[in-house]
Amino acid sequence: MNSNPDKQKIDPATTGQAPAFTLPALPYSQEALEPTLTARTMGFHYGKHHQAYVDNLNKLVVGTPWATGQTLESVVKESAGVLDKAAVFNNAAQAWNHAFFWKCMKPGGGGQPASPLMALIVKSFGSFEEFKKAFVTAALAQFGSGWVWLVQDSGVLKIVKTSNADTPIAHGQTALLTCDVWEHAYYLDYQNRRKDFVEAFLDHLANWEFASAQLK
Ligand code: MN3
Repeated sequence: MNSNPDKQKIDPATTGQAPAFTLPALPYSQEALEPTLTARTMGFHYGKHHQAYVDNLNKLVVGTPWATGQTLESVVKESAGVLDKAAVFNNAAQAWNHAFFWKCMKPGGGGQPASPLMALIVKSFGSFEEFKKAFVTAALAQFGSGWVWLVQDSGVLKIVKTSNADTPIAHGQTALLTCDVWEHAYYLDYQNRRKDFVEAFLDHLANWEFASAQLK
């Protein structure tokens, strides 16, 4: 037993102590996005990758002020750019990004948003088709792992790409919609065809009601 009070390096997975963060339920079944994303992809992506970020974060926050009563968003913001907290940031940001990403998709998604989001997209990009082109171009321009986002930044809509775990919420931007362009998001279904995956995301999965609800 742990009789030394200074010995606080406890693995929450083995102590029965409630973990600080839990894997949120998917907003649909793992099969629900087929055929655009298969249950096999969702099983690995949600069940293995997202779960691992949550598990790693829970181990990393033991004994820190982030261990109790903190939102994931506050851990992301407080650890961003802190040199010796890179692992906390990476796992917290990936946990947040994935929870957000699942909500950006729905069975039978795609199409176009309603206004006011539609009007803002037309104002910012010229047309919805131009927005789609710019979103796909940004996704392809992301070298290696990362994310492409539609964000609201000081009232203006922008498309931004982030590397690895980086996230707009660490940069004062409001995330509206994202697509995960890490290879683990699409490789089982699309192999190296990232463009096909991102186009299918926009055409068949994008949840514009969720994106609209994020507008400030
Ligand atoms: Mn991912």
